[in-house]
Amino acid sequence: MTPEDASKFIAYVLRHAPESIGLRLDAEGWADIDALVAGAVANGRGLTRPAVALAAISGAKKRYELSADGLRIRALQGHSTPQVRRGFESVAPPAWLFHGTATRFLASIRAHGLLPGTRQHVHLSADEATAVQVGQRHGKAHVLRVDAGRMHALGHAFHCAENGVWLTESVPPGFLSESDGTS
Ligand code: HQG
Repeated sequence: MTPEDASKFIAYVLRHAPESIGLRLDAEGWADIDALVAGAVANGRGLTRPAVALAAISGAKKRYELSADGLRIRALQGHSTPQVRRGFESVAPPAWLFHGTATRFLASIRAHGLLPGTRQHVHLSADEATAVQVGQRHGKAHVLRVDAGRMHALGHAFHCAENGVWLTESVPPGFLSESDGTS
């Protein structure tokens, strides 16, 4: 596997399908690296310990964290697997957060708000440039502005993952507006 393929495979296993290689994660998302490698190899993937370590430290997004003893790895956010229920602290968000999506989802988002889909949270960005990059993954990017300050004042919980990605359960349509491009 190329380093990029290894990183994608690790993201898939650690966020969505640990059972696909017989791996157990704890509630905070930690996996034993030896078990991850053994499970991958048993399922025909040429994954190695150095490839896991490289995936953990490379990339601007800081998707993963290694344990202090170097024996375990976890994805910081983005989980859909019910094995993981990270105990994120609730924190006050900035007044405005941003969500990058694709134009083809806008009608549905305006009708229903932002929903987490298969993931456990809706993912929000602190800056518009990041939101554009997130949206581009799905098609023609469109950035929505989230009135996080008002949501928080009304009791919606927000969390900030260690890599700076903001998380909340859902965003009702009334808290969404068009980004004016000046933030
Ligand atoms: C859209 C990446 C229709 C939502 C990024 C998004 C992020 C709706 C898509 C992280 C909707 C879900 C997460 C509704 C939301 N109707 N579409 N009511 N509500 N959507 O990939 O936020 O590279 O699950 O706008 O950097 O794009 O994986 O979520 O377009 O932090 O590390 O449904 O993934 O990080 O797509 O991305 P996703 P996301 P990684």
